[in-house]
This record gives sequence, C-alpha cells and structure tokens, in this order.
Amino acid sequence: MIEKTLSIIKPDVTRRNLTGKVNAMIESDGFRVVAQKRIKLTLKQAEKFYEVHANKPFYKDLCEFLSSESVVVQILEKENAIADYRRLMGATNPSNADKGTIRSEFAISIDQNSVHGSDSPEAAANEIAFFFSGIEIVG
Ligand code: IDP
Ligand code: MG
Repeated sequence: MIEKTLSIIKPDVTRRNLTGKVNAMIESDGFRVVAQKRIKLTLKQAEKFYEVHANKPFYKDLCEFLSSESVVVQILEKENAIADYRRLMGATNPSNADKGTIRSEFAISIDQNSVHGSDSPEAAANEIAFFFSGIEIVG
C-alpha cells in the first residue's frame, strides 16, 4: 500500500549543512518528497509535537533541542513508507544503528539523532496534519 509518513530533519543536520545529504539517502531509497518546508519551531510547538513523551526524563532536553535551530519537515511517500522510513532512519541510539542508515551515517548521539519518522499510521496522520495543510501536499 502506498503510504505517507512524516519526517523531520533535526537541528544537528541543518546546523551542519547536511540536509541535502540526508535527502539524497531518502530519495535514493525510493521515497518521494511530496511536501517539504524549513521552519524554526518554538519551544511550545516542540513540546506539543512531542507530548507523547511528556513524562519521560529526556522530554525537556528533547524539546529544547528540536527548537534550537531550524528543522526541515517533510512528507515522504512510498509503498510501506512508515516502516521503511523507520528502517532507513536506524535505531534511536546511533550506536545501535545498522550501517547504511541515516542515524549511523549522521547522528551525533541519542539526543542529536538527525531524523524523526512517524511510528504508526495513526501517528503519521496526526503528525502530517500538525505541520501541513492539504494544499501544501503535491504528490
Ligand atoms: P524515535 O525518534 O526513534 O522514534 P522515540 O522513542 O520516539 O525515538 O524518542 C523520541 C526522541 O527522544 C528520540 O529520537 C531521541 O532523540 C530522544 N530519546 C529517546 N530515548 C532517549 C533516551 O533514553 N535518552 C535521551 N534521549 C532519548
Ligand atoms: Mg518516535
């Protein structure tokens, strides 16, 4: 089934000017970038986006990091996009990420791990609606 997933290229990548390199991995893995914008989140917006993690000890640092520099938010489309993007991202902790994954190539640490990807169809729908209106999604 063709799916859409929400990806965020995080501040450790935008800060180091590696956005194009991450997008090259995404496109060469068969994903179509059907919407994309570079934005700077406020702390409040980052807190809202990551509210599922509000009770975790790393929540404050996570939200401060996500709002520390610009991010690139994008919708990726492909057959099985949600699971396949999770695989391309690699494990949350880059020291456990398989070779050839985005996090293995670019992540600095578990906090600064380069990309976000939706983890279920429900999360993908909610996260896409959080960042994009229908008119911004071109296909
Ligand atoms: P994911 O990004 O691989 O889906 P989640 O469990 O959804 O991982 O966590 C969201 C983000 O929170 C991670 O990408 C990571 O940056 C951060 N994070 C998760 N677990 C830890 C931890 O144990 N310590 C510090 N940061 C963490
Ligand atoms: Mg997650």
